Amino acid sequence: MSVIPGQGDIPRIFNSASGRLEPSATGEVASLYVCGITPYDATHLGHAATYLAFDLLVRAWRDAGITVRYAQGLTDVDDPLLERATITGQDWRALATSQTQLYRTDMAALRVIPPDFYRGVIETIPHIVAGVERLLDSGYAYRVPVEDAPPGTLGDVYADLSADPAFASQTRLDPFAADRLFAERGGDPDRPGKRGRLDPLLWRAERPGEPSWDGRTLGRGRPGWHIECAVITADQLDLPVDVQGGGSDLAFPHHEMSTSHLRALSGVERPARLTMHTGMLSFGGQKMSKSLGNLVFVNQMLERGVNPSAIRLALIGHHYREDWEWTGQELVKAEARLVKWREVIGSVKPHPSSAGAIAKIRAALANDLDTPTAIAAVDEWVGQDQGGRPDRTTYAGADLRRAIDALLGVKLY
Ligand code: 5CA
Ligand code: ZN
Repeated sequence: MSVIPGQGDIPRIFNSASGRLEPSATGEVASLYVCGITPYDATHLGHAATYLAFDLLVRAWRDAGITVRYAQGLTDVDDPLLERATITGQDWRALATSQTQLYRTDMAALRVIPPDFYRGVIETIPHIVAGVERLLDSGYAYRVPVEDAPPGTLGDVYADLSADPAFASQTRLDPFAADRLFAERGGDPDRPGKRGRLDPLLWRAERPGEPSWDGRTLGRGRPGWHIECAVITADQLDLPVDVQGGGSDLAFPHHEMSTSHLRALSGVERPARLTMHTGMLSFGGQKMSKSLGNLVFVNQMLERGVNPSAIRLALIGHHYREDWEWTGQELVKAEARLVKWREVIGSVKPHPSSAGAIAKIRAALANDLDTPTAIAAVDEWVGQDQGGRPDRTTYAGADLRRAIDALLGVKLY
């Protein structure tokens, strides 16, 4: 039930696998899996922009009367997290716990509706082990010996992508681009003993100094990256999910690999109906990234007293698919806009009905979450201020205020 009169349409979303706008839901229930953070540093504006995009989808679904099932993962053990903890001399668990908490606080401050199911890798390990065991049995996975390992060690486990003819159907990259991206984004194309250069790690056998868990027939070790999202998705949601999402830097190899694993585990040919990818926010000329360190942290902005609604408005001032550069000017503009909106929408001066503006916001969001157009619709209504005398009977702003709150997540008071 919407808190504003009427109902929105089910959004059409750009499916990055097909390159077309497609309905984001087909029934009364819609499901969404979004990759979560690797908690080794605080939430930066790039993360925030990505999670805000999916939040807008969730809000639009709700406004269309759809029941939402939203699952998100949390990479609470992985190489970058362990490396960071080693460098800073912290316990990796303490680092993960503190940064996960900070992420949740930051998201709450930005009024991002939390996922229904939030699952970490560590708590999912028993299911991941069972999944990898099945994949070994079915011939989709194979063992690769570990150099210098003590006799009797079982080795690492890799996926044999040649067993999946549908692999790479979401991105259709040429082999050179695929190889380059795989190497850049956590892959190991040159690992001796692999059948294919792109074959990804499913289970990493225990190494000295690294955390490890009981892997039953796999031996002690820890999961590879892509299998975690496949297993969490299958655990929490019915397949196919409507939307699989994350930043565009995850399209390859991460989403292709986890989709392949999910296909092998479930037998569902297309485990995600749509893939939705957000653009990359950059800062100082490069993608804002934990590994480069060119970050603007949400919690630091909040500590400085920046209004979270202004951060939100600044980030959704760009369409979610756009790659753009944060300069700080967006925040200045958003703060000014917020003041103006508050002043006019909260006033009791004579004003045209806001029904037209609300319809425009809904139409814009239904069209691939077009927030710049939605914001322009509010600006337009605000600009129609007729400057008359206060009159309590013509308080047209109340519905618009609720629409901005429910659909854009921006609070005016
Ligand atoms: N834990 C994995 C996914 S399983 C991971 O990529 N974690 S992350 O912390 O590196 O990123 C979390 C999300 O933020 C991902 O969807 C990623 O694509 C997105 N993201 C990271 N940097 C940016 C950026 N500069 N702009 C927009 N989104 C970003
Ligand atoms: Zn993921």
